[in-house]
Amino acid sequence: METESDKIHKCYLRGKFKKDLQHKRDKLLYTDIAVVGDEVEYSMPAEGAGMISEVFPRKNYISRKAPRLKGAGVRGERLEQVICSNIDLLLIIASVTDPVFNNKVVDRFLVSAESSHINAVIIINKTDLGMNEDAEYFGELYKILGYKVIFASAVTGEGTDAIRKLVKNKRVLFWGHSGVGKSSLINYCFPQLDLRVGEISTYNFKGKHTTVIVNMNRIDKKTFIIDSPGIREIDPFGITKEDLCHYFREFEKYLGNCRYYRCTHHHEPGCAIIEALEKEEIAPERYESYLRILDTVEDDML
Ligand SMILES: Nc1nc2c(ncn2[C@@H]2O[C@H](COP(=O)(O)OP(=O)(O)O)[C@@H](O)[C@H]2O)c(=O)[nH]1
Ligand SMILES: [Mg+2]
Ligand SMILES: [Zn+2]
Repeated sequence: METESDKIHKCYLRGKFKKDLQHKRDKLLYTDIAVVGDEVEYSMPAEGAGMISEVFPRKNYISRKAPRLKGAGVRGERLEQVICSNIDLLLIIASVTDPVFNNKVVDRFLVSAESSHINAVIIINKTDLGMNEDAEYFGELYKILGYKVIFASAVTGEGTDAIRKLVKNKRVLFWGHSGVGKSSLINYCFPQLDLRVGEISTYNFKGKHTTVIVNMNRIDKKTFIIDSPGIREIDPFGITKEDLCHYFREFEKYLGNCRYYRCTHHHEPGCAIIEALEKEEIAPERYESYLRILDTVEDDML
């Protein structure tokens, strides 16, 4: 808990929240009560014994399906895990190599950003290890789609000035798979933070519920950097088959032109998205990503 006067207090949650949690679990929807980024009301009867009494509504938040835990079955898959809230900018970090650039992973993060209505910028790190065709091709493709793309290196410092400028006066989440260099890039931009690099797994097993440890670092009064260690996979949560097409921004202008009102753009005759694909107005790799994600999202709200 951080206050306007720069002080940090350790706070606990009041018991009433636990009842709410139980209630939500019954509905197969799990929303973390208080997450990094939340604004809260608290009281401080004694130092070190702060009590959070209210969590204010979130402007936005980033979440994913909670990773499937052993024995959790279907129920476990449908739990939502909130990573953090009230974000101004999402930096989707990928690397050219080690781990090798994977556009499907980037697309998943983009869907998550779009569905949360958060501005996203793509960073392709580790350029010092040599560029490869995929990183170059997709970097260009994302630019054409209107995303800002920054090629970067935490070794040579390429792109780090641009990153520093971009994050100024914002609350920013550095997001991407483990090992792509999130902590290294943050350290290069803000050496005073001295974050740990090369963490393999920071999952914290607490009973059945897996928590991602997320830290918010204050750079100055208005700039906050959130590092997210230990992300191995994300499945966007709460997206329906019907909604998914809205999160591929280049699909937008074709939507509404399909023959069927409830077209899933999967196979339907007269589908405007499939026609655009055939005319090479939509990149086949993006459509492929769409189909893959379509396969994993809920359809029970259709
Ligand atoms: N060559 C090279 N290695 C990097 C770069 N950025 C990070 N690394 C290395 O990649 C590994 C993972 O970096 P880390 O910052 O912990 O990644 P994170 O899991 O995304 O936070 C470490 O061994 C880093 O030294 C880079 O730009 N170039
Ligand atoms: Mg890290
Ligand atoms: Zn269609």
